Amino acid sequence: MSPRILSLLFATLAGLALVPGCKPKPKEQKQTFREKKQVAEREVSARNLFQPEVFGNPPSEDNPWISNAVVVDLDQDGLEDLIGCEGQKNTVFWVRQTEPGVFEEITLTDEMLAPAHVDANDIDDDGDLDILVACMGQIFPNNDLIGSVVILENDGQQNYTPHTVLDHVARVTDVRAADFDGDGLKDLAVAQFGYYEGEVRWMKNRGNWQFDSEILLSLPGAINVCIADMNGDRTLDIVTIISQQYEEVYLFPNNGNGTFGQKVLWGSTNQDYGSSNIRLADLNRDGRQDILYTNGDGFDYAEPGSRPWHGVQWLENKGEGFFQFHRIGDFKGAYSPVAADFDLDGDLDVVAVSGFNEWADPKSVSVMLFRNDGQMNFTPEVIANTPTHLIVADVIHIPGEAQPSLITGAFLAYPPFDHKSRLTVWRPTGE
Ligand SMILES: [Ca+2]
Ligand SMILES: [Ca+2]
Ligand SMILES: [Ca+2]
Ligand SMILES: [Ca+2]
Repeated sequence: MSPRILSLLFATLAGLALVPGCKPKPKEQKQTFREKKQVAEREVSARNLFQPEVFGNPPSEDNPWISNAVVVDLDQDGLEDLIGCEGQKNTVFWVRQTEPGVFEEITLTDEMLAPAHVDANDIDDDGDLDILVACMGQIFPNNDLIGSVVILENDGQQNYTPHTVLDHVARVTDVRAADFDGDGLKDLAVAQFGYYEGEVRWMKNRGNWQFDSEILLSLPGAINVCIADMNGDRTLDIVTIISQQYEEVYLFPNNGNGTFGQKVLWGSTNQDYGSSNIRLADLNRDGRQDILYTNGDGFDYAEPGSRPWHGVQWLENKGEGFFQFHRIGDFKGAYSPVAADFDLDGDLDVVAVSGFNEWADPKSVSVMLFRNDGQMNFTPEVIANTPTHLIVADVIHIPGEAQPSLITGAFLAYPPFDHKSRLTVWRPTGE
């Protein structure tokens, strides 16, 4: 057997081996006809939770590459907005909630080189939200030093001046900000996927848009950098997901003085695991931030597509830097996990979207709800099969609506292109 076949075999076994580690889900083992019917009925009810509508500008003739979108009240007027980026048109856009449930899209810049991620933060501490843009230089695999980090400085009226604070580095996939060393200036955490070579770094803010870099990890495949106090010592730590030669979740615990430790929290022996995103949320509401985690990346294949082990999981924060893996459920092509109480029963449910699925099959799922029974057991329920190719999701609150709405974004790099969208808002139906 060739090493490739062997590694695939191990990969498959490793993927299967994950399932027994989860909480028992007897219904999945052997379903009776009645149970299947109940699942089908639940799918119908989940579908009825949301009504999809075009959000922001309508899709144009070409295929949108929405690479990221995040809900934030950018102009701080009390109404949540959305900022996002388009990897092919090089834009960063703002979809402003002008009045409750009414939205207007504004292009903030079209000069970012293959933006992959945006985030809002008041970097210069003048009271308005600036925008951090992670630029890959090129979305598709490339080992050249074409990545950059740009901060769009807000003048207070949502007019922006770009500052390139990092340039000529391995492709940048995420940048977030926090004061890591306690000097009152917001520093940066940066994920650089690169290709054969990549990095995770933090950048110390020297003031006047000048930053010094410190490399935390030299490995390709970093996708996200998330920031929170993960181990309870009241300093802000960095969590990252690596998906290239290795498939690992790293914690960089902050010592508080500008130095960081390093710990692998979880890793898959499956080199083809396909880690796609992490997002922090206190999923079990015990006061500690947990790590929501999808694996569903299909960008790397000659024939982009899904794998049977794709799905959604969470790393439960047990305190003091210890985490426990729990599988939430299978979901082919899974991306962008988001936690919210979608059914208003008091616990946090999880929604994820699918970027890579068997889109020629009309039964393939593009939006899935994993409903929490209150005991951290999750039941998958189909929200939608179309539109397809969704890699972006977030939750937006519209005044007057108790149930949160969902926002999704489509990245249409591969056919079929028969169920296109750009941005979609999934409004609650009240059912
Ligand atoms: Ca607003
Ligand atoms: Ca500012
Ligand atoms: Ca600082
Ligand atoms: Ca928790």
